[in-house]
Amino acid sequence: MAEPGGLDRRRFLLRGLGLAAAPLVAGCDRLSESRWVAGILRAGEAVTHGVQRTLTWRRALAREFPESARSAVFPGNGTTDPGTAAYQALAASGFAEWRLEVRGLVERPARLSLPEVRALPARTQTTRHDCVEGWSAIATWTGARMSALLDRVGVRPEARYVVIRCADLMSSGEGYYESIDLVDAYHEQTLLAYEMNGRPLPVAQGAPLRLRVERQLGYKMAKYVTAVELVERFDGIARGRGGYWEDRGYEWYAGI
Ligand SMILES: Nc1nc2c(c(=O)[nH]1)N[C@H]1C(S)=C(S)[C@@H](COP(=O)(O)O)O[C@H]1N2
Ligand SMILES: [Mo]
Repeated sequence: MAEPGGLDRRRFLLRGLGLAAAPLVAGCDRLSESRWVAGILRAGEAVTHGVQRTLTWRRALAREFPESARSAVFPGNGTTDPGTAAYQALAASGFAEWRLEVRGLVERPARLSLPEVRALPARTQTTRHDCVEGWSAIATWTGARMSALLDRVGVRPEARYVVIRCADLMSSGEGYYESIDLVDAYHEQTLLAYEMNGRPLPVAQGAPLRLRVERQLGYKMAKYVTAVELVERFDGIARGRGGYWEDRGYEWYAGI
């Protein structure tokens, strides 16, 4: 019998959940069926609340500190100078010729100079950096908000991740790169930082531009940024796991 709200509707709901209707069809009357449908609807609400709770939690800010808490020494880790002829030439002219390429699944691809990046809506924050190698340090970072950059170029609906490309080559010969999802990309504290402790970013810390994604571990904080690329998946990007260290077994979601 196909009637509105009857078996067809239940089969439809079950299909939506990827379940098979057959084992449940026998011996059900209208009463139990309507209870069952109500149960599905309640489950749907619970999922929605769960997702909302997760998103609220992921929007929470990382702890911020007073400037007096800054570390006297902030170690340089990983690459502390890309050392290539191209990078040295850029650094020698104060990064006048440097450009940030914004490409991939965006409405308006762009190439921004450092002054153009500095003109984007900015934020300053004093936060703690935690490296998996066992050290932490506090510094003040100023940078363009990733959300402002994304709004400027227009994110296409298929885009799911922001891939950050870097100027340095690792010992394997591969370039350092990282990626974050759009929740982290739009997080209030996610910056493309050009200043550390009120001064232009030092070479050891990723001049002229580095990522700060404050609820994640140190290896996510890509230095020497050359490009921001919006993608739907990681297929075809290095070894496909979303980051240089992720390609070598580190967790992709390094959230803390
Ligand atoms: N381009 C690039 N970004 C990088 C790295 C690197 O080797 N190359 N190392 C990562 C690691 S493991 C850490 S802990 C931080 C170190 O940042 P710092 O040098 O400012 O301390 O940068 C991250 N970003
Ligand atoms: Mo690290």
